[in-house]
Amino acid sequence: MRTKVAVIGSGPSGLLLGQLLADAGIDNVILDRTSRAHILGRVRAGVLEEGTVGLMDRAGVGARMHAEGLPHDGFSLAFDGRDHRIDLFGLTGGKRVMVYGQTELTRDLIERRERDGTPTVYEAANVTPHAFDGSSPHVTYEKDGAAHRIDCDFIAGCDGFHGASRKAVPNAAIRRFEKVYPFGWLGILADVPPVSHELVYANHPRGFALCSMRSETRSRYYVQCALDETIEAWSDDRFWDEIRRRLPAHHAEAMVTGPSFEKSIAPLRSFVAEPMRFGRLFLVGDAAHIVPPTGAKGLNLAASDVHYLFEGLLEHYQDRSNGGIDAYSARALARVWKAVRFSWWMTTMLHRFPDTGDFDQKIQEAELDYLTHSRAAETALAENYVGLPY
Ligand code: RFL
Ligand code: PHB
Repeated sequence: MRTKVAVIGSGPSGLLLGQLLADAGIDNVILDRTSRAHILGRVRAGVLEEGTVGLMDRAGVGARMHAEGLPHDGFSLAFDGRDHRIDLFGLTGGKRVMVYGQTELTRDLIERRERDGTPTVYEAANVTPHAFDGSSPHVTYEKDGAAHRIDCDFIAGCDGFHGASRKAVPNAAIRRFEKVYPFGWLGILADVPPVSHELVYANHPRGFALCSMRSETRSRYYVQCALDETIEAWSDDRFWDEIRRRLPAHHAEAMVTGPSFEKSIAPLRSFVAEPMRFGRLFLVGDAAHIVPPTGAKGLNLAASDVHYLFEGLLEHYQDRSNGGIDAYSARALARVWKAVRFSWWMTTMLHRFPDTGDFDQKIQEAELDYLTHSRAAETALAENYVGLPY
């Protein structure tokens, strides 16, 4: 089989890239090691920047997002028993974010791809990129016990942090930067109305908490937890008690509780691999970088990578220029590092670190106090949260 772009991974980055390419007449095949049901069952991010919303529109799949997504003009920082609202819209000259689950974004893209008949191979085992440093790159994989090969012009490694694409690059060609945080997030989904119509990010002596949502009737809540915690140790009752203790009284009292239908623990990590291009192989999204979710940037960075790569590939096929693909890695990384910085800063400001001494604690309090008294500080937070320009 032959295609122009072999896309490894059917997450948001692979699906968005595949759709933009298909709409531009650039044929592509997506390979994923898991099943369609598994991909559609994953619960992850929830906040989309305007750039990500724009890419969904450009990929022709924005209708349900605009109908069902919730535009948000601000969010709350809760600490010291009170709320401080960050007026995203006012501070950024009219920008907002869209609350729309990654699961829904993925479903919209998968369904569009299926309607168009653009090929995806699910449950592809041992997907491996080959010969991407030369002129005849190809990808091999196994499906139902048979070996397959796809010859292509380019390989897009959209296969997440644990994927095969980054692993196929020789160690000496890649530089890794990493920071592992000494805690995780325990998240639940429950069909209860959100405690507030905007997100609440809470700093509390017992640890960080986040009140987010998926709709007017579905809440997504998180609490910071120790890395060695297990889901089994967290009954719904324990979760509700804990999150209420970490919120200002007016939120805790208003919180509607109910049975959760999803509960998971995610570790927090910052990671960047440089560069993001190796000959005819490009790393995209989580395959190249991971951020802690405190800034809501993971999915949005995957989208900005897709934007830069798509523009580069379009230039290659339509204008016969390699300027865009040659610039891909540097352009993407310049934006990635700013989001890595922002996500690290939000994480540091809002969590309890096990080794925090009195000094660090005072710095954290000063940071929050500064934010609530300086429009410049709030503006810096807001412009990063809504997303830096592409
Ligand atoms: P994805 O979504 O991980 O998709 C990668 C796809 O590649 C497939 N794959 C392979 N296919 C073939 N061969 C292999 N060897 C393969 N290995 C993997 C996988 O099955 C999958 O379908 O990466 P992508 O597209 O770059 O998208 C990135 C986003 O998913 C990610 O940045 C965010 O979800 C990060 N993230 C969160 N971000 C937020 O902004 N807010 C959040 O609340 C949030 N929660 C999360 C998260 C990521 C999590 N992970 C990665 C475990 C919660 C979790 C649990
Ligand atoms: C979510 O809704 O899952 C969510 C929202 C904001 C974040 C992280 C996760 O910063």
